[in-house]
Amino acid sequence: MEIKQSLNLKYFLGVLLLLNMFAFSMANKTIPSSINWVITEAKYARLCSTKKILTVNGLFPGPPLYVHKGDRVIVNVRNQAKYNITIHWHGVKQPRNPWSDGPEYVTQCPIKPGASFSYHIIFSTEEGTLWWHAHSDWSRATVHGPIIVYPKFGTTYPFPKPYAEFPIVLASWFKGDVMEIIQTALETGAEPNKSDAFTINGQPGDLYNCSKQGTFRILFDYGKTYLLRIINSIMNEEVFFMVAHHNLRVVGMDGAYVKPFKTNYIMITPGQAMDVLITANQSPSHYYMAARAYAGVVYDNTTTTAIVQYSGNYTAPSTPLFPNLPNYTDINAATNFTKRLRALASKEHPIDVPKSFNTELFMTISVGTRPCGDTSCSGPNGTRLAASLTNISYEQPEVDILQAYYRKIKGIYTQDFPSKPHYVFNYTADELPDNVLTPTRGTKVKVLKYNSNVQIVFQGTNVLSSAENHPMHLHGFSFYVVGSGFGNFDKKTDPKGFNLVDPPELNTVGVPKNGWAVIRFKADNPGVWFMHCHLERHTSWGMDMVFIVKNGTTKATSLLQAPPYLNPC
Ligand SMILES: *[C@@H]1O[C@H](CO)[C@@H](O)[C@H](O)[C@H]1NC(C)=O
Ligand SMILES: *[C@@H]1O[C@H](CO)[C@@H](O)[C@H](O)[C@H]1NC(C)=O
Ligand SMILES: *[C@@H]1O[C@H](CO)[C@@H](O)[C@H](O)[C@H]1NC(C)=O
Ligand SMILES: *[C@@H]1O[C@H](CO)[C@@H](O)[C@H](O)[C@H]1NC(C)=O
Ligand SMILES: *[C@@H]1O[C@H](CO)[C@@H](O)[C@H](O)[C@H]1NC(C)=O
Ligand SMILES: *[C@@H]1O[C@H](CO)[C@@H](O)[C@H](O)[C@H]1NC(C)=O
Ligand SMILES: *[C@@H]1O[C@H](CO)[C@@H](O)[C@H](O)[C@H]1NC(C)=O
Ligand SMILES: *[C@@H]1O[C@H](CO)[C@@H](O)[C@H](O)[C@H]1NC(C)=O
Ligand SMILES: *[C@@H]1O[C@H](CO)[C@@H](O)[C@H](O)[C@H]1NC(C)=O
Ligand SMILES: *[C@@H]1O[C@H](CO)[C@@H](O)[C@H](O)[C@H]1NC(C)=O
Ligand SMILES: *[C@@H]1O[C@H](CO)[C@@H](O)[C@H](O)[C@H]1NC(C)=O
Ligand SMILES: [Cu+2]
Repeated sequence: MEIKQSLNLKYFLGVLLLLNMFAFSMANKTIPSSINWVITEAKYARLCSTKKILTVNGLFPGPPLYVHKGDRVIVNVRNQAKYNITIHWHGVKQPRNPWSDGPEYVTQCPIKPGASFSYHIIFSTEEGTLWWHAHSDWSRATVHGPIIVYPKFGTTYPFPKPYAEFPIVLASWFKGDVMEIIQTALETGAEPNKSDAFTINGQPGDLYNCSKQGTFRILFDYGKTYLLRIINSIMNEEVFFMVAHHNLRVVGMDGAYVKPFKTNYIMITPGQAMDVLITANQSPSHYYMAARAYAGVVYDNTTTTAIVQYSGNYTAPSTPLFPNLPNYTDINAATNFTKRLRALASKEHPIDVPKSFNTELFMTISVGTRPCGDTSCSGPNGTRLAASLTNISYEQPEVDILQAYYRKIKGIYTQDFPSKPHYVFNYTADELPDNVLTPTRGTKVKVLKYNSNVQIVFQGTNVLSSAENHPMHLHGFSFYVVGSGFGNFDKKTDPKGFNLVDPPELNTVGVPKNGWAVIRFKADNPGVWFMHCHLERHTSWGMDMVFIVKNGTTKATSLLQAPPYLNPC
């Protein structure tokens, strides 16, 4: 409701100023729309039972945020539930404004039950599909929704305008209480419970008990082309997604356009969003769209479905036609897909990949263990699971790092996040010695000079023989994925294969299982920015770190002043 009002407000302003295009675009830029969200618990029935889940405005998935490129929006969040909460605007760069980025104890203290916070969301270069989600404990399981960024008024898509569009939000459903699941796992040191289902727009679909009735459906008119805005907000699994008998045409990813390519499936990691065109050119019938895991180590192996149903008069099959999804462990299928992603890099949508770099981080990614203390834990050999980046397992501080940085509060973090591992080993060997299992704990940040050109080599490891694909997500920036491969990164030969012409511009990159990925970005956004694996259990185990990007030399290249109200810790 509130969203419609804000669009109406913009429309009203537009009509008022229609004769003056300059003023119109100014009005569009400088008068922010304001939306009110309430965090509440609401009852939802899935998989034959009913339970209460945390929501925004009682909705699962949550309300979409519709904006145009370059807009500003204020979202007033009131917390009427019993948990601390924060909201993150995933993929929105928020130039100079980490104050509204959201990760708890990184850029803000949580919004406690009964409290409120106003997020000032500054859109800049993003165009396409992004999403928002809670960023405290595991509350994002149900507190998430799409962000749809339309082209600026007077401009259009770099592809024929679709007839209609549908957000396709993929999520996890747990029969138990998610907050209890992660709390128990952190106490015992063991793997958290797997989810019991995946959902498409809130519905598990026909393959689950008691779920047939609610299955999400899309109506297709023969000959028309539709835009699917596919968002992976699943907690712990990457997935393959397909629509039976139909080709997909990928045109955008993570709020930027890509060179269109045709495929019959996609592989999408938690944190990523894809814009996909689909043309209704098959025999009028009923078809399943389906998603299931691309294997990790421990995963939910169920399949979620929705139905594409052609309009018209025909005899539908008793069950819709089913897609032939790639197998859970099909690395070739995953790699073949991601290797095809290239930035559109057109005159209207140029890219700006750093051709060289002056700051480099070589970051190992591991899941290991740490000692339990006096008692025995339920992790491997009585230890507890611990994850790390460059052997540092992130420890959440008690005051957010942004506030500590801004107010110069001592003792909250240290500035010694290592630029490379202290100990070099064969990261992807089949067998690894026990001395690489246990990381150091700490709240360490890496300070970046304003405007430095940064290269990060993400190196997956086989520590604990638990190699899997890690979707690494950076706040405050998009980055270019200039290369990726299997085994250990070779700094002599691998850079020769880098794509510096049209690398995809993403905010979340899937670092291949027992492999590496290299990203580049310009550190032109002063502030405090979180970077972490988007598999939620890895985040909880410490697969996180923080960048501080220093002020530039002018006011216009410096952090914005703190807003008048900040939630206290
Ligand atoms: C986690 O799974 C175990 C074993 O299936 C079950 O007994 C327990 O109730 C689950 N925990 C929650 C919080 O759902
Ligand atoms: C569905 O319910 C039946 C009967 O209660 C049970 O045997 C079966 O395992 C359930 N299937 C799933 C996928 O939960
Ligand atoms: C999914 O995993 C369960 C064990 O967790 C197993 O019993 C079942 O056969 C698996 N299903 C598929 C389709 O692989
Ligand atoms: C659908 O087609 C059948 C067979 O051609 C015809 O008998 C029926 O009247 C049609 N129904 C509608 C609603 O047009
Ligand atoms: C998937 O695995 C099954 C069983 O291992 C195999 O029969 C099938 O050919 C595989 N499909 C693909 C597409 O690789
Ligand atoms: C991946 O691509 C290779 C080379 O083009 C091809 O041989 C293979 O069949 C593809 N595999 C899948 C699962 O698409
Ligand atoms: C568990 O203990 C065995 C025997 O001491 C050892 O070989 C193995 O590496 C240990 N695994 C872990 C994960 O600590
Ligand atoms: C590292 O381990 C892999 C897997 O066992 C092996 O193929 C490779 O040769 C090893 N590399 C080095 C430099 O020892
Ligand atoms: C990680 O740090 C711990 C504690 O300082 C150390 O014992 C271990 O050897 C380090 N591991 C690696 C791979 O550097
Ligand atoms: C950065 O610039 C802002 C705005 O000029 C200023 O308030 C702040 O003190 C500067 N330094 C830090 C560390 O935030
Ligand atoms: C909620 O946040 C406050 C402020 O940081 C903190 O003191 C409290 O422990 C948090 N509560 C929970 C349940 O995490
Ligand atoms: Cu991970």
